[in-house]
This record gives sequence, C-alpha cells and structure tokens, in this order.
Amino acid sequence: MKIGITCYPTVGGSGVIATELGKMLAEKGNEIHFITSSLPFRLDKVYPNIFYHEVEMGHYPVFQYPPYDLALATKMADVIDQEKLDVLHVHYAVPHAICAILAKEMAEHDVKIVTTLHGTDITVLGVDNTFKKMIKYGIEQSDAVTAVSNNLVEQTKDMLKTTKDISVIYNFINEQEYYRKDNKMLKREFGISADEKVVIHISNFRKVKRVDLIVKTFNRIRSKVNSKLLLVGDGPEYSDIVQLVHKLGLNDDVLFLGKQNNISDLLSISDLMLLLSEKESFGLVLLEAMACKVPCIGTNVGGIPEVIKHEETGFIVKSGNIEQASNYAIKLFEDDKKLEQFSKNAYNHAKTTFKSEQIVNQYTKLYFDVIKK
Ligand code: GMT
Repeated sequence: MKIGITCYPTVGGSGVIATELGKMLAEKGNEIHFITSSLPFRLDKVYPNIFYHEVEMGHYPVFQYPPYDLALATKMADVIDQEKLDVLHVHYAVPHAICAILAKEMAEHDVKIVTTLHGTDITVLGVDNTFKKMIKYGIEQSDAVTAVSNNLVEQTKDMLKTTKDISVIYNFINEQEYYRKDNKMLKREFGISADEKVVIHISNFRKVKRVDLIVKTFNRIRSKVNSKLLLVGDGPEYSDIVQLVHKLGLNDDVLFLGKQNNISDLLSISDLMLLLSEKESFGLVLLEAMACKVPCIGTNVGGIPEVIKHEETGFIVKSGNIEQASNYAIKLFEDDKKLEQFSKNAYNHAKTTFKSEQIVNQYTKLYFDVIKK
C-alpha cells in the first residue's frame, strides 16, 4: 500500500506513535509518505521506502497569521495525486483530519482518510464550542476513525453526540528500543546509591500532568523510603515545580533531567513510575515504563486504567489523592518480592496486550477495509 501520514512531528506521544507506525509499515513493504511541517523526530535512519514531504510556509505580509492549515491541505492534495496514495492516515482531528478532507476534495486521485484521535483534540478542544462542530465534521467525514482507548471513544461520542463508528487501537512501543538494560553505572553517575529506590515521572509539564502532585507524593514516599525522584521533560509548569521542590527541601533528592532522548536508559534505573494526570487518553509513558519492567501508579482518569492493571502491574489511585499514591508506593518498596513480581507482570502486560506487531496488523487490516469500501 501507499500510505500518507500526517502528525505533529515534534516530541509527544502522538508523533511517536505515527512515526513508529510509519517505520513498521515500511518494514512490512508498504510505501510511506510523511507529510509534516518538519522531519518527525523519531525518523532517525534512512529507509528506502519512507519519503518526507515538508509543508512549506511562504511569508505573506498581508496575512496576520500564516495559513498553515491551507498549506498542509494543498501539500496533502499534491502528494495524493503525485504518489497515488491509497490511504492518508492523520493523527489528530484538528487540524489534520479537516485538512485531509479538504485535500481529498481537491485531489483527482481517490484516497481514503483514516483519522486517529489521541486525546487532546477531544478532551481539550472538544469542550471548546469554537471547535466542536469542526471536530465532529472531521470525524464524521473520515472514512475510518480510531482512538487510543475505550475511554476516549466514550468521551468523544458523549461530547460530540456522534454515532460514527470509532475503533479502539491501543498504542504500542518499539520493543527494539524499550527494554530493560543493565545500567548500574548510570545510577552511580547520577549519585544514586545502589540501595536507593528510584521513582520516575516523564511528561511535557503541562498543567494537566499535575507534576506538583508527583513531587508531593514523592515527599511522602521519601519520608519512609530511601529514594530519589527523576523528573524528565520540560514545559509550562517547570519553574513552579522547581520552586515547589525547593520549598519542600527536596533539592538533593529530586533530579531535574529536562528533555531526554534515551528514555529507556533512564527507565532502566527506575523502580516505579508515577503518572497522576487529570486528563490522559492513554499515557504512552506508562507503556514505555512497563516494557522496561517498571511498575506504575496512575490516576483513575481517561485511558490510564486500561494500561495499568490494578494490583498487578501497578496501582490506580483517585485523581488528586497523594496519600493513596504514596501509601501504595511505600508498601511496594517495603516488599521486594512484590516489587519484583509487579515488575515481571508489567513487562508481560506490555509485551502481550500492546505487542507492536499485533497493533500494526490492526491498522493494516483497517486500511484494507477502508480501501475495499
Ligand atoms: O499528553 C500530551 O500532552 C501530548 C499528547 C500527544 O499529542 O502526544 O498526548 C496524547 O496522545 C498520546 C498518544 O496517543 C497519549 O498517550 C496521551 O495520553 C494523550 N494525552 C492526553 O490525553 C492528555
């Protein structure tokens, strides 16, 4: 098949999924055309059957805002016609599905549009009436729609009052990259002693990620267990979090690592992941953690309970409840056998339920189904 892919190419779970999907589809012999504003950051090596079409923006002084969406739609239409795409798979309803639908109208070659919902387009933009109609239009006009969790399907249907069939295709990780390595040296280099437990949080430090609760939970854990917290990522809340860490006197025990590329190296020295978001359609970092044998504690919001198996691969806590989160963590850290069992369970769950091969096959089947329609 000839498949076009559009996503946000910068750091973020949706960009990672779109790029890894493109790479795996290419490995299976498909021809992949990325149509994006810049080279997807995970497209790190040359593939003979992956092509990159950059959406170029001219600078027109008459426009107050550069018309990126229109430039994208035009580029999509050009690529559909030049490359005779069978499918254009877009990640995010707004603006990508809208642009794809416009491109399909403009193009002469017939193409099918597949839209994947990742969460923010529904849970953030969907509640804003400015975009509601447009998101609904993007979803209903797509030839097929997928979402990354059952919860996201329910939320989408509920919010947009649509009866469109939305299939759940879970996220996956690249198993060649996410596995536990022996990284004792790295732990030592960070100044963490062998007997200290390592708690990790990875996010883009947006408000919804509630990194403040991560720090407060860790503060309670640390009062009982010799431990360190790794904070990985950067974003709008970063400086408030630095202040909070300072205020709680945690400077020596919280390591701010900023944005990092080699996440699996950091997960390989970690014992527990915390993700206490207020909104989260899936939580790709949980899957990355589990693949590296790291159990997780997450909130009972969005798709998180579909990723963490409560009392097996980690724990689900009430949103905002740091007492519950820290109690679970302390109990787990005080029972080495249980920690080891959870770590094994997490790994097995990641490699079975979310096996990349199985997920990519689900997408491939969907493409064949829409082409046949
Ligand atoms: O969470 C973010 O801020 C980034 C966003 C993205 O576009 O990558 O994440 C969304 O998509 C991910 C990949 O499907 C999911 O794992 C995240 O849960 C989802 N974020 C939210 O729903 C808030």
